[in-house]
Amino acid sequence: MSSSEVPAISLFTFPPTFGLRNVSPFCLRVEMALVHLDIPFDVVLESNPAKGPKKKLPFIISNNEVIDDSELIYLHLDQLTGGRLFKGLSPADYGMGCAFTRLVDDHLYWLVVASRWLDDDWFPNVYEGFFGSFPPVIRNLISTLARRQMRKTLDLQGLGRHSLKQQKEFARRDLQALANVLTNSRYIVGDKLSVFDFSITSMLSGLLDNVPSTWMTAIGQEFPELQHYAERIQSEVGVYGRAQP
Ligand SMILES: N[C@@H](CCC(=O)N[C@@H](CS)C(=O)NCC(=O)O)C(=O)O
Repeated sequence: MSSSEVPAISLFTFPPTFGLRNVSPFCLRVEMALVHLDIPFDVVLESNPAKGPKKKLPFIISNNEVIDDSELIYLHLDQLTGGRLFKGLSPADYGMGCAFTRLVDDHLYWLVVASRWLDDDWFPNVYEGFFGSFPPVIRNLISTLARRQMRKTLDLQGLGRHSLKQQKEFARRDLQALANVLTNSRYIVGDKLSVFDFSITSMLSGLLDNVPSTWMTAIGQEFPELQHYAERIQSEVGVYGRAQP
């Protein structure tokens, strides 16, 4: 199927917050994939992730089918375009790409979340950014309950049980692992732009371009090679995570 024959898609994503045009790395990477594949789509801004089938964003509506989770959306887009999204990736590239995606999604992401939600000095930005539009009478209650839930989630995940110093060291090791690859390679796997670059870049952009900066932003800035990589991938695709001036 050529891109002109692909039915239009609606992408449900969060509104801009924290200086990020697309505050969710999972939403941003789907947008990158859609643009890369030249698939027509509308962005629907949705503040309430509970509207999604699994109470998370992103989800898409494609030909009346609702599909959530960026990974499942990737698979759907690949199928829609006759294999164009994963085209050219060797099994080894695919394996490495999956492993690095798991590193950013299932480890680094939770440290990004911790840097926003657990830091008492930074939490007022979460309060304003995520709950500022609620009526004042319920804003405090909802944000307190949400923060309590987030502490519980981070505790169950495990990273929330570490000290701030240990969390920072974990983050630094995650970023160092990416930098070890990207110092000598243009792309995270193989020698061409791939869908895995969207997954890694969306997470890097979210932590580097976060305004005001968090402790995670400061650690990201220790790795200029990652900043250059994230900028280059965003400019190659033409989709940026930060809010446009
Ligand atoms: N595995 C999912 C993760 C999506 C996700 O965690 N989305 C977050 C925003 S970054 C969300 O909607 N969280 C709302 C919640 O958990 O209540 C994907 O790849 O799409």
